[in-house]
Amino acid sequence: MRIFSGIQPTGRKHLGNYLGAIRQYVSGQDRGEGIYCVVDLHAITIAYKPEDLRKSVYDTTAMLLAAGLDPERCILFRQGDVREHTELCWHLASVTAFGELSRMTQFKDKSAKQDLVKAGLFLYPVLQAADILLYQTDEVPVGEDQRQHIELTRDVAMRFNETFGKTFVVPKHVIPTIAARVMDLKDPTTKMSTSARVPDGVVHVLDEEAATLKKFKGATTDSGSEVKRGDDKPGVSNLIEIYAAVRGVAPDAVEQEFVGKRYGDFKLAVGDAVNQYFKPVREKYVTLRADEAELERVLGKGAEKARAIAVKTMQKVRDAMGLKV
Ligand code: AQP
Repeated sequence: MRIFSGIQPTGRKHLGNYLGAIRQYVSGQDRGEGIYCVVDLHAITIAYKPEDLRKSVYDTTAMLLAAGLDPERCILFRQGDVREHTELCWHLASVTAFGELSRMTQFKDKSAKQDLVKAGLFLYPVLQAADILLYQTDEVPVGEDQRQHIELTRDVAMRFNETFGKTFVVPKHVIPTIAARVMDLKDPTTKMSTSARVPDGVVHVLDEEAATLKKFKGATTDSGSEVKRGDDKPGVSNLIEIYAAVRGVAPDAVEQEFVGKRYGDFKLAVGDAVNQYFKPVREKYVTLRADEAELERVLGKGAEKARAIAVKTMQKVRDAMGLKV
């Protein structure tokens, strides 16, 4: 069983990225062949600085290793090192409808924040489909916000197979049952996001413990006083999911644990639990990030292994589309 997922090297990784995606990558290593990619080519679809991007690839790689990815048990590589990603993107662009891409909510959200809306941002989901289909992927672990893109990937794969003959495995997304959409602590009606305007609502994996606690203390809670989930309680529901995810317990058990406790005490307990959860990751990160040569070695080896698979898929694609001489 093959698992593939990609993560952008932009910005600092936050609790949403970790609970929605990264922790699934780590557990995926025990369930199948994990292929994980730092998607630098996706990162250039919005405004960026080349020197920052180069560093951010190392930041993200060190973070994934600190979280528990083991390059002996999975393939970890930089997207731009395997040229077949951009090649397949073009081929898939010729089986993807303009209308389908126009309906992507992430494009609408992201383009609204850009001065220059790049064509690459519009094609972002096609490159993502190429990333996934290149590896004949069975499962794609992602957060809830990526559901629409993975559904598009499935549609494109099925259309390609129907038009040109069976070429791709049609993948399915794997979205965690708890904390699939971690919400902003200050505005729990919007998702926790790298590009959030108010920094206090976003908990970064590498935040200092005191800063993490401060953010949880300042989290927006709802009317009422019970630690209980509900549609009218987005703030408390979000905190319950976070606590359940980092403690590895069911949300019901969290509600039981905090019966009769005040919101203030609960918020502190969530902050403490998150600090405990991230403690080993924060410690390992410092050592791993200090050795860029080693990070480059890991990415280089990963790219070699990834390319061996990607080249075979591209041969099949060219053949099926009548492009092979
Ligand atoms: N709030 C979230 N809750 C759960 N999962 C989330 N993911 C992102 N936000 C949440 C998941 O993280 C993975 C990597 O996402 P990415 O490569 O898109 O990284 P990013 O751009 O840094 O993440 P953001 O926060 O989504 O950026 P914005 O909002 O600024 O574009 C994906 O699997 C995603 O589902």
